[in-house]
Amino acid sequence: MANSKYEYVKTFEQTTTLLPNTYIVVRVDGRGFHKFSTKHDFEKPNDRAALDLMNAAAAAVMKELPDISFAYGISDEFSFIFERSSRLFDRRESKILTTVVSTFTAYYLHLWSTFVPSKPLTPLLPSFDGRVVLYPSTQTMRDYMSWRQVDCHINNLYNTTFWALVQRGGMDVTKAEEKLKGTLAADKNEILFSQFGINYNNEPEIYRKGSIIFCDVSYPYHQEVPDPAALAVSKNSEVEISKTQKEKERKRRSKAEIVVQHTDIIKDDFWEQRPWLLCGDA
Ligand code: DGT
Ligand code: MG
Ligand code: MG
Ligand code: MG
Ligand code: MG
Repeated sequence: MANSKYEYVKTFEQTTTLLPNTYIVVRVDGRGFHKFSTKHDFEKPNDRAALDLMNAAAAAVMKELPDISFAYGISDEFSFIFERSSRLFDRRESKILTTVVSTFTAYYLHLWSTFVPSKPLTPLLPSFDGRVVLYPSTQTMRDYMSWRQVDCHINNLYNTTFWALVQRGGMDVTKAEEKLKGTLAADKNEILFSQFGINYNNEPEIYRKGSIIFCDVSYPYHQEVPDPAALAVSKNSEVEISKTQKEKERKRRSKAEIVVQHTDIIKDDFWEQRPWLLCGDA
């Protein structure tokens, strides 16, 4: 097609390309969910159906974008972590960010009535914002995950204690806030136990640890032997092998089960047992 005289306007477009060989994190967060959760009568401090819906929307995003290795969700937010080697959309930032945010939002809306059948969505519809952060090393990537999980713990311990004081202790919200001002974790644990007989460690793990979602491939793909047939036909064997391996890996992952767990991701155990999730600093 011939260029029109208007074509030059394309030269005004700007693209940001994300640095190669870095972990891409896209974090989506519910917009104004304080109001949204009140309007839709979410249970306090945690609404199980709303969290299950977040997890289902995140799993759907991962199915559509297999370059995402894992995701971690708490409250109204989800972090999606891409493989460092991902070439998705030529690593164009806006394309990656907008696709994740809109796909997540679409599934959240689509799945709402399945997970929250008793509460129709009101005109205050849910929407999500998003940001992209790059992490250059596996250590900074792990620290990011730890940061989110520590946040989950701090917020949930506070909220659990706060709502116990209000709902079960009959305190008004201002008094409860005052009582908790300056308290340490041990103090909150003590209030829960002595006043309400709640052992915080027995609270459901989904609330205390958040949700991590990943593909449960059963063996480390890094050790896969390349297909000799691919070797024979290749002009540039190194490139061809890695392409074949990548394609196989993609197929395996598209068949692998997506699992949701509520477990500690700060200690080494989780990552050591699942070496395919992070790929080292080579
Ligand atoms: P933002 O993100 O700046 O647009 O504003 P918000 O209001 O979304 O603030 P944010 O993201 O810092 O906090 C999340 C809000 O969502 C917080 O007010 C509590 C609410 N929320 C999230 N999950 C639950 C839940 O399971 N139950 C209840 N009752 N509220 C929840
Ligand atoms: Mg926000
Ligand atoms: Mg929010
Ligand atoms: Mg939030
Ligand atoms: Mg298009």
